[in-house]
Amino acid sequence: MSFNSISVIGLGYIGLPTAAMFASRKIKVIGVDVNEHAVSTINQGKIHIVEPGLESIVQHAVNNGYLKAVIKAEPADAFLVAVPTPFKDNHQPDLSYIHAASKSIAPVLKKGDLIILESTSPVGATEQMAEWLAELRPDLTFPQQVGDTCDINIAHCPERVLPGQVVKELVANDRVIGGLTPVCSARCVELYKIFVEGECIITNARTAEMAKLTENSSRDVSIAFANELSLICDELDINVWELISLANRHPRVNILQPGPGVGGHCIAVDPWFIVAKTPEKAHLIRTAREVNDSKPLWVIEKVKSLVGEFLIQNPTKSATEVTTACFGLAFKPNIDDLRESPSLAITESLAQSLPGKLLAVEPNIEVLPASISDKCTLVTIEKALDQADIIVMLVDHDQFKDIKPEQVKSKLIIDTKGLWSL
Ligand code: SAJ
Repeated sequence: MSFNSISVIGLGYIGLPTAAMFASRKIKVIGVDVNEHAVSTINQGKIHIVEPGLESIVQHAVNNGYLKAVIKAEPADAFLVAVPTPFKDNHQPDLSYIHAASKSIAPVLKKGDLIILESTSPVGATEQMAEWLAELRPDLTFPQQVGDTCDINIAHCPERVLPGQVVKELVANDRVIGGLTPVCSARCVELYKIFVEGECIITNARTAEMAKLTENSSRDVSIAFANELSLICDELDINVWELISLANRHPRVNILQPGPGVGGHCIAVDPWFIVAKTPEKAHLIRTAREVNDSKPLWVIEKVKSLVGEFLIQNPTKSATEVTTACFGLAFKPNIDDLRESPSLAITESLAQSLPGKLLAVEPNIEVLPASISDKCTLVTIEKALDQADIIVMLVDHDQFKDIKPEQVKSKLIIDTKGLWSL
């Protein structure tokens, strides 16, 4: 076998499951992470992230000696870089983690090694990484210098797995592989074929980078269309959920669902990488981002106007006596992940601005995040239904789908997910 050891740099939501998959195929895997807590947790056979089915694979791999985690990079035959690529304040991509990963692996590289950039990246990032590595190791040759005869092969292969289904999708999904040369691509296919059952399709690095950004931008634009429709329908007094279900009966129409905004660490980020590279051309992609980013503000204004409506209906009450309940804080249904969540952002803003009591219902967490814990109380569905004057439905968790329209008949409602609207 041409890969006796594989190193994964960055042991987060993508790196750790990927490392565990290789280790489960009885290959020595060295996971590298700067987070000491993550390293010690993994070395105990446990995991520091939430992902169904992952812990038992990690535990097995660690116990059998195929997976270990370290702080400092060690020599290996292949290196997979799976570090974060956030954006800076001005929506420009921040490649500092890729730069740091390059610096960490450069000293241990040897002739014949393969390096794969898995992080979702702006077009040109793989070439940039290759430049950084070439500067750090002038004694080795790289694809951009000598082509296929290079000492170090480099490719981009973006991850495309859905959080919550990572273990299944890592194996089943097709992979887009963009080598800097044809030999780089062939070596990369050889590596992924160790556990990937989907097809490995070869292209160049720039197209592979753009493919990943395109997938998430396509979803963002589709959601923005649905969100814009929800604003238009609100103004025209049309039920947007009924409208979309009618339009989707057309054989070539498939509109996605509106919501409180777009959250998570991918779809709300990746389109900006296209906009940053081609600001004069990416009008639709930028506008979609702006439409989705502005939806939480629209929801907040709606809640404030409902408070006013409640006080008109109940003239003996004051604003401090109005109780509002936010249903759902996670960034999408049936997960506990609150990062980049529009629902949490809405609840945070309401916690600051509403004079009355604020309740939150989130069946997937036990403690409220610090940003709202002093101004908001985590309660059960029953308690919220009992106490709230205004209900703000933010996430279509399964538990909320059991709430019958009759149970909320007496309340003022903002239903951003259309649970009681059809
Ligand atoms: N959302 C809507 N309406 C919809 C669908 C989604 O408002 O009709 C919202 C969700 O509530 C959530 C956000 O969009 O706030 C994103 O959720 P998601 O389920 O669409 O996607 P993610 O962020 O969990 O994962 C995406 C996936 N990309 C695509 O489906 C094209 C996944 O395959 C990628 O691997 C992942 O991004 C990633 O890592 O890039």
